[in-house]
Amino acid sequence: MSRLVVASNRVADLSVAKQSGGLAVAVGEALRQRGGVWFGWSGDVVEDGEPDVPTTTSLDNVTTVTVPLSRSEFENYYHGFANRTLWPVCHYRLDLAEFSNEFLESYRHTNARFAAEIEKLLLPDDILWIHDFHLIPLGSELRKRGVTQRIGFFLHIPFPPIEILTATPEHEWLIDSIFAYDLVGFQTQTDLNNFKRYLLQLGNTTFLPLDRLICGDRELTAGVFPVGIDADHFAEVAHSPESDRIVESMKVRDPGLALIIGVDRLDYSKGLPERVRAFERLLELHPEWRNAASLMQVAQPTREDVDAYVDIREELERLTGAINGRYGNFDWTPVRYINRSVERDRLAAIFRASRIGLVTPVRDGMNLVAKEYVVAQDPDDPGVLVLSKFAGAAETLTEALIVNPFDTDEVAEALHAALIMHQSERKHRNYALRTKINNFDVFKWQKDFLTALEHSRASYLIPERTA
Ligand code: ADQ
Repeated sequence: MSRLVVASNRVADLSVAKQSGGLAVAVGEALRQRGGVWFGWSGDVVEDGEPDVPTTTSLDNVTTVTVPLSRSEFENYYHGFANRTLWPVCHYRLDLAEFSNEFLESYRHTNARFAAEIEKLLLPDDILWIHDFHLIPLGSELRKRGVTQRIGFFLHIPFPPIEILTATPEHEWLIDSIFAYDLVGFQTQTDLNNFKRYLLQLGNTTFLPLDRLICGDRELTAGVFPVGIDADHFAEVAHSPESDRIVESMKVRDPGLALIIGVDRLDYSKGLPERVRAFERLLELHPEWRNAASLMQVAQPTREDVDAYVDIREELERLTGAINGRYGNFDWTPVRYINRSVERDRLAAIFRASRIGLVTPVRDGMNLVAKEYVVAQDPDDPGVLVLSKFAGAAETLTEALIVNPFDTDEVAEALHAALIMHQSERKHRNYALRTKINNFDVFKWQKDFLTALEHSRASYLIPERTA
């Protein structure tokens, strides 16, 4: 079995990976099985010109190597091209995207710097797995340095339609760089179709069966690998004695209250204002839920240096205040807004105690919260998942109540339907969803991707050698 080298924006602390969630556990497991290296940003920022030496830590047969970003890389690569350009473009939000040559140059340059660091760590038989939008051109930078090992890339966020992508300056360069990989993985069929439609329109790709794509002298296999969760572990945590205690204390505090739970990073892609409006509409259309149902929205702040994130926070606070002012009373708070991260054990218990998991992003690569909510339920008396059709998860989780998050009335009616749903239907839906989530957990995702990578044709030909 080849040694594995992983590169991602951040590196999980493998000694406490269970607390960081399933992805870190699954990548950590692959690294431990094969031995290898995990490379990424340390989270530190040093002033320009200061030394940016890597920090290396080893645990058993796994080494983590992290590097700081310089101040200008932090502003132009990370908060610039990654967070202000690619993130909005990939979430279909051209209105929020900012374009600048400085961002793009820093993105190229930082990926080239990472490639130089990673090259030093490689052994001849390694395979490499690169993650997400921060590092799209890392593969081509490695190829430029003569790296011939198999390299796979997985995009965690959506791949946008051609009409949006072509509005991004230098999109040809960006997509061309994907052909440096032997395997590219997407979350959904929609993303893969968007990628292929882009290539088709540009006209320089040959399409072979099994999604093998040839562009110039390079061959790439593309595939769909929907990311999963560590389902067994999350279900176990949701039913631990500590969770039992939390669930009981919630019932005692608010007897008979139907809780609707939303848990997200505070991001404009997650559809939070639309969600609060839909809950308000529920109270308008079905007044019987006044005093009887509450929306608890846990929204962990992220990327607070970016203006669009300040705006979304203000909008959410304004909406929450307005609805609580309009409907709330001494005994009942319609919307409880918690602006922080919550420990995973507590989160699992809150999911279990909630009648509805309300997951309504306006665009999302997959959305793991939807899967966590389902497996946290009591199979004999489960709650209902209300899921946006624009979350990648909706492609497989078809037994959820699937909604259009922009249609306030539709979401409000779905909430009402979920609140009155008979136990037998809830059980039936939960069983079907749980089975899918268990069968396609994060370990299967990791194994499927790495198996496909090992079987990809690795026909990348270094241009100088073929000339
Ligand atoms: P994210 O956009 O971060 O991930 P998501 O898939 O929902 O979104 O994963 C978030 C994780 O963080 C979940 O495990 C969730 O429980 C946890 N989390 C969120 N808010 C929290 C809070 N307030 N407190 C504690 N924990 C919280 C990106 C893509 C997604 C894709 C994943 C994985 O945007 O579409 O599903 O990567 O590929």
